[in-house]
Amino acid sequence: MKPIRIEQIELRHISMRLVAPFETSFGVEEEREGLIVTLRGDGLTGWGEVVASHSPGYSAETAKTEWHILHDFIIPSVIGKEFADVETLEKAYDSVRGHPMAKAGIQLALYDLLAKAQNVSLQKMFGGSGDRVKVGVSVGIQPSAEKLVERVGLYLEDGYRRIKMKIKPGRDVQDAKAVRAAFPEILLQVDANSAYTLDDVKTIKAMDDLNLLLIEQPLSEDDIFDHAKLQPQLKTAICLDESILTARHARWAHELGACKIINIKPGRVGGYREAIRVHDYCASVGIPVWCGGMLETGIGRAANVALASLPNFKLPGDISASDRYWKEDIAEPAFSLNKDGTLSVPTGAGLGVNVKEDALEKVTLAKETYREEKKRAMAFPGLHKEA
Ligand code: OSB
Ligand code: MG
Repeated sequence: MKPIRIEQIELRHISMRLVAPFETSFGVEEEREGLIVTLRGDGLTGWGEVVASHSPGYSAETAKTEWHILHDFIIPSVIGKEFADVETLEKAYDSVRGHPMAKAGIQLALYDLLAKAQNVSLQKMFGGSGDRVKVGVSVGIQPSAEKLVERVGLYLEDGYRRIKMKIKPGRDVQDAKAVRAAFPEILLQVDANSAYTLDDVKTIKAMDDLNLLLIEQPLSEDDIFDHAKLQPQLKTAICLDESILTARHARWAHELGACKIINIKPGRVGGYREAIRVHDYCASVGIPVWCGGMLETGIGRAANVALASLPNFKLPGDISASDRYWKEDIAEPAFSLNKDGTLSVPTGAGLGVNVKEDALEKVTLAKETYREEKKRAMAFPGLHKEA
């Protein structure tokens, strides 16, 4: 295709109230902060989402750190340049270490722009197929085990076919046993978000007989080595989330025997392109994957649904219906759960959802627009007068 010149970039810091607080081992989220990236060129607009939140509890990134990295480093290397593919974009910010969430956000906006220019869906761009993807729901830590069982029951009534429950020290074995006792047959998994160490093997083993699909990221967010010591002591599959940032890490984890399943989050691995590389590597060695979630808006959700339609996404993803997160989303139509526990893959060009600019405006805390001329003014403040 003919390359598209990035004429304008818009960055927004947003904050959206979740329908209910979401508690994990690293904290509680009530307001979902994040960034929305807009790329404009050739009369088209591409949208992307940066999934970093208000605090560095999941990874080192926050909405503010990613704003800084985009504003000072990534956007200056992208504005005014021409792109016909996302690999060229990856090269443009190659000198920026880390910050996968910032890179993923701008990369998604380019995917959307390129797909719209070619009038194809993101599913097609990613190489996926099929009209639906299997999904589950991620349930935060509740005030008590009884409340948790009640909450899980409501999600099952909604039609979710797979439940993931968050655990932390003191709220693990008893909670998981209570849910398993109440619902002996359901697909159930737990997510520790790095809350344990090898000293907690006894606690972790106490969940090994609950017929769990997997135990997600029990040990440190930067660890692969100790997980390789833990996995052989369990019947249950370990699934890595936080510690897989690249396809290379997936290879390390596989070769060390640190996990049997991998959760792919495009934000965590620096974008949908690397997510596909992780997917392809895992497929080549027989590791099933599933699509994780970061409480995305309709923008990131649309792309995640498309990604999850690739063939090695064998387990249900953390891609729930829009009303699990928001009273009013910033994109339409909302995603709703099909009777068979799936979400439908958008078929329109690009993301296949419409951004509701009035709704977006309402949740915007700050906004900055970048054009090529402005880039030079920013790079040498004092040398150039603002127009
Ligand atoms: O570890 O999977 C996680 C949300 C924020 C940060 C980390 C995680 C999560 C989830 C929510 O589990 C998944 C979703 O988007 O529904
Ligand atoms: Mg997780």
